[in-house]
Amino acid sequence: MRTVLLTGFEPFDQDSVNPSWEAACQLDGVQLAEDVQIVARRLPCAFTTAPECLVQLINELRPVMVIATGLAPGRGEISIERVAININDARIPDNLGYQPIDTAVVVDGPAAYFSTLPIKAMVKAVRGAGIAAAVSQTAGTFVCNQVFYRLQHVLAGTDVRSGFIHVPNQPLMALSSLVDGLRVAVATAWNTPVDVVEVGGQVS
Ligand code: PCA
Repeated sequence: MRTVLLTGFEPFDQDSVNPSWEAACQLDGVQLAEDVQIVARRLPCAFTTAPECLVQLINELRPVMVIATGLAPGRGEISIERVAININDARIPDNLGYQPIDTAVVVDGPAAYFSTLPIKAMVKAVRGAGIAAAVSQTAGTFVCNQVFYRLQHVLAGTDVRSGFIHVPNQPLMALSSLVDGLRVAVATAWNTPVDVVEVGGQVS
């Protein structure tokens, strides 16, 4: 059985739940094809331990695709992230009390990595299921961006496609819609080798 690794985050910033994990864990074990299944795992919300944990999961599970998810408080739609940038600039401390300001995710790494997922096809499919979705041009500068960057860095040059999805909090999106939207996004990523050409940009 081949594995598509889907991660969510533990709660942070005084929240008691994180919808990214609440949704991802409901997709654990879902079959995407006869020999492909989703394995969901939770990451800590800390700059030091989250990427370590992710790399350990990749080494242990040898996934054929990796999609990390996290909460973007205040965003109303499922955000398929386009780009991870090589900067940490934390507005709040992480769950271990660490607050890096203007440090590199990977010293001497490239300025940015693009998602290798078919982001436009994913947005189109989620919208087609009646669930709000958009391409996002920034994953922020906190733990999610850092994990996204490390994910792309560790898988660069391999044929394992990977990327990041930010999810809304409740009540902006019901958990059941989020679970359905993520299921469609992951299945579309798996089933779409070449992205579609669709408008997904922003003027500013
Ligand atoms: N969201 C935060 C970190 C963990 C999460 O779920 C972020 O967007 O960086």
